[in-house]
Amino acid sequence: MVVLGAGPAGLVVGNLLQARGIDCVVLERAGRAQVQARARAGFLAANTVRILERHGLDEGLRLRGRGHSTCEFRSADGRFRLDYGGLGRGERHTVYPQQELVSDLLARFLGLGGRVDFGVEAVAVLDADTGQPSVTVRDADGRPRRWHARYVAGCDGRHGAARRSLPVGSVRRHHLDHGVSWLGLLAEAPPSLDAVGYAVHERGFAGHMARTSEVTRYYVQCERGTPAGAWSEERVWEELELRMWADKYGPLHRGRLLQRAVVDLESDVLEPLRHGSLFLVGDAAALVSPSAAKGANLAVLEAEILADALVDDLVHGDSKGLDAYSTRCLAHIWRAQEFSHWMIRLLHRPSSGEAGGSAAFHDSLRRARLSSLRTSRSQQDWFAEQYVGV
Ligand code: RFL
Repeated sequence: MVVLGAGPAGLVVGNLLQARGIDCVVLERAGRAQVQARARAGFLAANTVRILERHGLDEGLRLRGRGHSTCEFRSADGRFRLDYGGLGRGERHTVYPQQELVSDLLARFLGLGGRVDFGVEAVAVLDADTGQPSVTVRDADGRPRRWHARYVAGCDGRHGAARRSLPVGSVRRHHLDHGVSWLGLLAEAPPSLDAVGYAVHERGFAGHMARTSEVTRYYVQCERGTPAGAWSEERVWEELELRMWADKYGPLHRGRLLQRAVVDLESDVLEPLRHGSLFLVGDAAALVSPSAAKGANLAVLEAEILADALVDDLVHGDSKGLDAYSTRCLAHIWRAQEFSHWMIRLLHRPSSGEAGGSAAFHDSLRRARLSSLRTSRSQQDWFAEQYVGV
């Protein structure tokens, strides 16, 4: 079994197979230090925690993760809080930085005797003539090598070799560019509020998400095409403070910006998620915009579904799970896409060129959506269920 990519998806697949005695190797393009330092997600859904628990992969997050269950919406109409932990199914997030989860999964996999080849880039996954899995890699010295395997788990993200290797016409790609960009920031500063903060402002969206007691993630909407370094630190903080109405609701704790990256909000889904012996998992299967923090959670869920199906096939000779893999995962993926899309519409004006109607009309729709969320218990229950669920 070859697994491409040592992100959350690849390492969960690797751990689950290795624990059940199925020999697998993980091939990872980046170096180990880089993999363990990549700060991205932070909000783990209750179901993700249950999956990790079920397989004994939750030690780190039990020790260092923190429960989180409140979000605060701010707009020109005022602010309100939703204690989503007490709504819907009564579930909470666990805040645990993705790089820590990846480090835990990696340590566990290596501890089980698993093998990860770092600095090894897959360049092709299927034999062009036979269509059988035959992974061609380029190692750190640029030397090509080949791996043959019964199955390949393509967990190498959106720009990986699994997607690139699919023969033209073998899968469909459904794509939506939301026309919105965020400047994503990690600040060396404690959280400024004890909730996820979403600010809907005429200058654009701003968001606040705790990561640890010393590091906070902020997002600030920017024009498409803005270089990540275009704004000075001073301008970043001024925009955040303005859009989050810091003068009314309390100051933001400023700190050095440790990381900045522009994220264009895009979504896509590949269909089906299987091509012969190659299975797509996580971001390789679908890209979900980070507006509702679903990507890493879907990656873990799909990884468990695939690993269980592979065990059924390889150990018990039952291939039904593999046959159903794509359909099962797509049902989860489209629900996550739908909610992420709803969040984008709640937090931003549609981009020019999309949807007819004046900006004022869309602004009024957004105000009405926020008002429903503030006042309707059934809307709040729906929100809570979607927000924490995968
Ligand atoms: P990853 O994590 O991208 O890992 C893929 C791995 O594959 C390697 N690779 C290759 N290896 C070998 N050969 C090749 N040809 C290769 N090409 C690539 C890469 O080096 C990498 O190590 O994919 P995976 O495992 O599917 O996991 C997906 C998640 O990382 C992603 O969905 C989330 O980070 C999305 N996301 C969030 N998700 C959440 O659930 N909650 C959040 O709070 C959240 N916040 C975020 C996010 C994503 C963000 N960005 C960067 C878009 C915040 C941000 C800013």
